[in-house]
Amino acid sequence: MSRAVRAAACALLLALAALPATAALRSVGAVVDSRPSGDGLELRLSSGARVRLGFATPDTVRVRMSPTGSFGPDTSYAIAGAPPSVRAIVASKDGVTELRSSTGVRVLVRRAPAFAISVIDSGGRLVVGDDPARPMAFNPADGAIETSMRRDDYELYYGFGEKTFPLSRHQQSMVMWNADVPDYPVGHDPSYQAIPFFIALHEGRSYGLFFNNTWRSWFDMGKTVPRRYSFGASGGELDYYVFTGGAARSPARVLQDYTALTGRGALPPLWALGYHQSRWSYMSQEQVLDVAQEFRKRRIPADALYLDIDHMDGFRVFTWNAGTFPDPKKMLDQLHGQGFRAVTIVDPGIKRDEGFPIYRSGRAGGHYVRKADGGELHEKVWPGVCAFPDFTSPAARAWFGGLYREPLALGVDGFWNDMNEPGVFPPDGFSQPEIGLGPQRTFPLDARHAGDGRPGTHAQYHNVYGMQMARASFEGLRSLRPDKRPMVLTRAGFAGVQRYAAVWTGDNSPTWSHLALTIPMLTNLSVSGVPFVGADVGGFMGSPSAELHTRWLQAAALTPYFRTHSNDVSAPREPWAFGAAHEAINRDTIALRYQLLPYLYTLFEAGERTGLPPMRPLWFDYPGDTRASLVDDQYLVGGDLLVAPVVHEGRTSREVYFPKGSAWIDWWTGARHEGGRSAKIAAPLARLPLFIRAGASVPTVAAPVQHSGEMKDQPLALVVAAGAAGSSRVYQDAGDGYAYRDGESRTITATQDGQSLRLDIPSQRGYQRLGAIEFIGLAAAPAAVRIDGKPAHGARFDAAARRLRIVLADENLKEVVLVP
Ligand code: MIG
Repeated sequence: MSRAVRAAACALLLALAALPATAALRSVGAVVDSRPSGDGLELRLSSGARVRLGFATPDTVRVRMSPTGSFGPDTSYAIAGAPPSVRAIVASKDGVTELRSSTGVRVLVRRAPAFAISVIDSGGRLVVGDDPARPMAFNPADGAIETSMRRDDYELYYGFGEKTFPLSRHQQSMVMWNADVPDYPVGHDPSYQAIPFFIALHEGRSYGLFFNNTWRSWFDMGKTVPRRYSFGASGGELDYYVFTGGAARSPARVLQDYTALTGRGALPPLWALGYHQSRWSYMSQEQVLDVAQEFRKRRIPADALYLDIDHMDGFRVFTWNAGTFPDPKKMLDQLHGQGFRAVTIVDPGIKRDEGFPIYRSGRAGGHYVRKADGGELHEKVWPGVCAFPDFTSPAARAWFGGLYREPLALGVDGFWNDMNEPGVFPPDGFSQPEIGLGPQRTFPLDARHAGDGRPGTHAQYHNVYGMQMARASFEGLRSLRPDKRPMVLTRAGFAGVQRYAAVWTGDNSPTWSHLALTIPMLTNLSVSGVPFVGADVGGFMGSPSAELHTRWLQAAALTPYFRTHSNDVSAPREPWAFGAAHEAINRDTIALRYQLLPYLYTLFEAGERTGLPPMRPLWFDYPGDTRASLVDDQYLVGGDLLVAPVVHEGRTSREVYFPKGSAWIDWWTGARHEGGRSAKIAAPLARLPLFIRAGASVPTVAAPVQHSGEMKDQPLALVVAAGAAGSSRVYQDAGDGYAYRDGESRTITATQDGQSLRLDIPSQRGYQRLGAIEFIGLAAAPAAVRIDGKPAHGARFDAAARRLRIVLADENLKEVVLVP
């Protein structure tokens, strides 16, 4: 077969595979009988299928349908622990069966002509209902399953993991199938991370839906039929959760409930929240050290440098190129001496090389993915022909996790899992650039996986391969180095990946449209339960203009994961690479990140407990504000900062929408903006439009630092946005390790009423002390300032910024009063 014919044939097969096989679908049919099962109800249907209905929690409904009528073991990669369930009260009358939870959430079951359910919230409102015109169905020939719900024209949908789509995904269709998609065009689907979860928003009320199925799945959110949405998969059970959001019906409550089920991102080490500089690749240890030195010499803060694939010996994982990295230990020691951390890339492909001990040990342990015929699966990636650990095998995970021992001993600080969709190179005769985006390249669908005791094919486990690799890395690091928090970055993932790793959005492009895309991509990942997210600053696939890069750095400066990275043919992209004027701006941009690190850290700590992400779309905090629901070029950092980056070429001002219900103070000028309105805001190249919510108190580092390790020696300055009442907290701990889980931390609370600020500063010492308070957004200088009743000295008012700065002699204070 010629290459072109082969590619065309492949593309056609994939296109066919993507189509829901509607022709052969069979309705599940009417309910024949029902009986109690576990905490809920099991229904036998006329088609032979069975449905189990119940409650995961009193506010969360679970629906399970097995086309064959027999249910598999109730295990799930997505769920942290065993799938939960609570008792339902079941009643039947007039042909309708009802399940009710302790909070009054109800599932109404229509028994005929075909099974259908409606979910009603505790206030009696419809949350979501099946579309009787298209009942739940399956294809007995190939195992495909699907179901459909009615939708209102104005219902919006967010989440779905990593998609290159606009903010709300109504009237879009999407495929869940992790794919290596270098240079992905805006709108291209699928991409690296499949997370079959979304949050719906309609008239200010939310619910969430999680389709817990690892097979290739799809969602059609009203694209084919506007009054309905459908989802399905090519195999497995139709197992889904409806998060009603309790009485609040808020997006925050829905996400809290979803992350209670699938896990919450753990607090990263503080250094992971600093600025990270990467490229494919820094080619030698001298070059790495030069870059490190250059950062310090130019006084541009940074915490981590990355070593891409060229640091290895022939791309063999966990090795070093002896010619270019002759003494990695020395390099790492020198980096550490300058306050830098190093992150190395670790790909899944293990070179099939009899002389490579890691390859041999994986084979001896039986840790590799197998072909359908039982032989070791081989595919080409960077090292040439490789074998691949079966990360769905606990033994393989433990073995692979153990391989981190050596790099840890040398001093490598963090690890970056790439290519784990898994992506593989095309067959002989294709070069990677030639093949571009398709046909999607991965393992054969009939390859065999252990499935943690439920053996299955690659078709079943493809979507969790990357997440289980990240798990192997995370768990390996946890056990090898129990006193430090792991820093793992992964490209592929699935629901629950947040338990193991940070996520970046792969090989984006150095274009303005890709810069704009980062906001809907990252905010939707955030509301998919993944808090630690970022996009390659500047765009990976080439070289941005100076202006684009400078704007991109600003736009990314307050995103959770802040890394500049670029491909092997791009021009240098260190912050000084674009000339002195841009360097000065870039320095300030990165300095702003460092200034706000205490706030970001506080948000991450809260996220570990609540599941609420640091980076948020506006609608998430303002679900009742319809204008906020489609704002895709601004984001919130926690509840207190609003960021409105410039994402268009040549602009020096922009419209900013201020969400309704709060007032917002310009970070730079102190000007106040009422919520529910837009305003034109000046944004010269050197300025990132940034606003603080009136009533909020945001902790900052009072003086510039060069890396996060210097923070502890600098006092905090609390920035208090005047003009409204409010209360905020500041979380502090050692910045790494787990002592904080045994209470070694301190939380300052600040409560203000617009005129006075009350502080509750726990007396433990050893944390960054509070050294200054800055009131921002004051119309005029106060006549006097009193601290605990006494006149304060050292208060200075900057009229241009409407900022009053009060330097504190010590932390022993309870109240600051502004006397008008
Ligand atoms: O086939 O390791 O997305 O960040 O620099 C390309 C080389 C492999 C893809 C990653 C990118 C990384 C690159 N990798």
